Amino acid sequence: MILTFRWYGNNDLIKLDYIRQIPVVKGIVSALYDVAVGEVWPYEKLMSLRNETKANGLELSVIESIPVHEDIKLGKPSAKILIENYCESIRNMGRAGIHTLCYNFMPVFDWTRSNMAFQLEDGSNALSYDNSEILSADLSDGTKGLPGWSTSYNKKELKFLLDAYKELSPEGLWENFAVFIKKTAPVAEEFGIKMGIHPDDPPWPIFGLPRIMTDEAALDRLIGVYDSPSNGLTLCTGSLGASSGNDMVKLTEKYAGMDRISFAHVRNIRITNTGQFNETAHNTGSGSLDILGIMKALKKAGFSGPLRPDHGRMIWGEQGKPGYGLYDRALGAMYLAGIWEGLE
Ligand code: CS2
Ligand code: MN
Repeated sequence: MILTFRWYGNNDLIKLDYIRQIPVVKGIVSALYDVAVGEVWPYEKLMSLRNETKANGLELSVIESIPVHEDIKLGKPSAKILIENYCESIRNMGRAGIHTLCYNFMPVFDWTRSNMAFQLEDGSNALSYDNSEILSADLSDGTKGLPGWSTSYNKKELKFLLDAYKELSPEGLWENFAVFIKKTAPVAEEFGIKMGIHPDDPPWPIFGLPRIMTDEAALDRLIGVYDSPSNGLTLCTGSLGASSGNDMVKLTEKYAGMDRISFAHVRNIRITNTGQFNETAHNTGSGSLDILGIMKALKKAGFSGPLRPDHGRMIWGEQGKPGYGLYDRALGAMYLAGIWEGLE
């Protein structure tokens, strides 16, 4: 296992020289943030990102994410050229010596939360989600009514997308996914890259949009579409684990045993009701998930890929990007590395 840490590039408040001071962290998870969605990611830029992390003693282990253009998910005529561009970005990753790619296939919205600073009992705060609040979110002015939402759509754009997906249905989305992965995964194989799809977060439909990467049946189907270690999963425990029907230890055992976990996001959440949860500190005792059991399952399967702490709380008065402060993620990294060492 390679312990990694997400870094949002030079605009990140948390600098690489701070990250390198977390003793267990060896790798960086990052992306190019200045390439328009759908364009090819240039080799030179990937190489210079890698050189920058290396200059700070850290390997660029994972690209998270190359965004998948909505036209690919919708199966528009332009999907063909957009998928070709995506393949070229994968080739450039391989040429630049980067071997893991995390991406997602969620329509319109990536991870979604209703509160970016939910108060926890100990005085810290974390992200939380409540279905009833999300369902009553005001989308009449596009995505402005959503907390923490960075990709913005105005009223007209959002309505167009919501309608288009309504027509598509989950089956249509699966078909478009199959077209995408059957083209990209062989290229990833050729260039020594493992792709790992990030599960939908939360793992159920929101705003009437289809969401397909939500449970064991979906993960089996994912593997069935194109069976290769290059077509795997980003095991995000806090995403899949938000649905109490997903037994995270069992799922980890199963897919790690099949060598289909390309990358792992390990974090805890507390389920407070159906469709309602808040994020917590990483340790088992703080939330609903058996983090120790999950780490044991990875260890037992001989997992050797990159793994990172995921969203952290805001503690010790830290201000910054919700979920992506330094302190609690660093605690998470140490906790996960400690478990791993104990299992040696
Ligand atoms: C991440 C996702 O911050 C997060 O929750 O896990 O945004 C993730 O980067 C994307 O879904 C991967 O494509
Ligand atoms: Mn995640």
